[in-house]
Amino acid sequence: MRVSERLMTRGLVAVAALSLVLTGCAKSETEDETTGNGPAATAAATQPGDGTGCTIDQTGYPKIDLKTAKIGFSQSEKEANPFRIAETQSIKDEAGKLGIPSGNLLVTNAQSDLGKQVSDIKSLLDQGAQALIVAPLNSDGLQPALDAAKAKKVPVITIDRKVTSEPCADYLTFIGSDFVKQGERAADQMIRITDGKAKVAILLGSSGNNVTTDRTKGFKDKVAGSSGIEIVAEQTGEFDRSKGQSVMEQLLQSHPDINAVYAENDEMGIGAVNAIRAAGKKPGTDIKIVSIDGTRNAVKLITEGAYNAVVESNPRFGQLAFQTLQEFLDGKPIPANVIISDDEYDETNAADKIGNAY
Ligand code: GZL
Repeated sequence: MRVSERLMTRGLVAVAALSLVLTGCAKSETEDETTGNGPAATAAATQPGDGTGCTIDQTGYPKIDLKTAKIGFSQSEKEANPFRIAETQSIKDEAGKLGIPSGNLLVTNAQSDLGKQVSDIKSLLDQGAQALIVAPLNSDGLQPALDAAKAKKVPVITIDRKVTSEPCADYLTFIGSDFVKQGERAADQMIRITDGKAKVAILLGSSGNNVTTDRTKGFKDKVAGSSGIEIVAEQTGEFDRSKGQSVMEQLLQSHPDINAVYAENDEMGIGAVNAIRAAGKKPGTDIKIVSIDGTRNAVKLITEGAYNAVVESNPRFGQLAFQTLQEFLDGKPIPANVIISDDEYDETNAADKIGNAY
């Protein structure tokens, strides 16, 4: 990244941080006009919770100085998906903005292997990590790693996907989207775009995590109220573009009447576009497409008329993760869940907002 871009990004993050303080976490107007890296994830204005939370005194963890401490980041999936690329970059950018020496930020990638994520986290601890930011692969299976962190009094902030372990006892907090709401918002777009009449194929995300479960629940519950929307098939594409394409090819064979696709992430939605074109049909018109993430590739397809709507799942957790960690170290109570706000793209705004996409 060029110096000028980094300075711009830092400037934008500073604006985002300021707007976080001044506007109670609402997105400031200037963020929406940005280009480049787009806005950092910010906590939704209405934070549920009773004002209690996890404090450093409750945990008895040491008061480390983020400027000199070693911080570990455990990424779950390979950096092929723009969501993962943007997520990891956001952690690195925020560490840089805070003046954390690059040698103090230790980054691992589990390559979508749960066993490897457990060993990655243990390795980060062995390398002296004094705080951990973890993007869990699955909702279950990380307990041995969380136990190892607890034994060393190392706080763990989970971002992106939610684990079934105990907040405050096993990990500090969950920072991420409301995935049920994302599914509902995708359904609203689907109903709007199809005038409430469609035969829908669902490309499910990977199994074993709350994102897939919640995005499916949100969508199905919402379309249940629209009698003209029929779900004719659903199959996992593992959040992967090529898998999404091959599954869509099969579904188009077995269900030639499909005229709409709900893909639980953009990568599978883009795979579906390739399959639809290969079948001699026009994506965005013959077959409508709605997905979730907010990647540049998908939003660009909206501007080209080959895609219909994208609900954002903001992966830029860096600012909020480090801010939450600092608040914990400052003795503030940290809520069990910090839910972020997500934007949305369709034919009315994609051309104007594509600069925010990743
Ligand atoms: C959502 C994240 C999902 C993305 C996918 O927070 O866990 O995982 O939506 C990614 O692109 O595979």
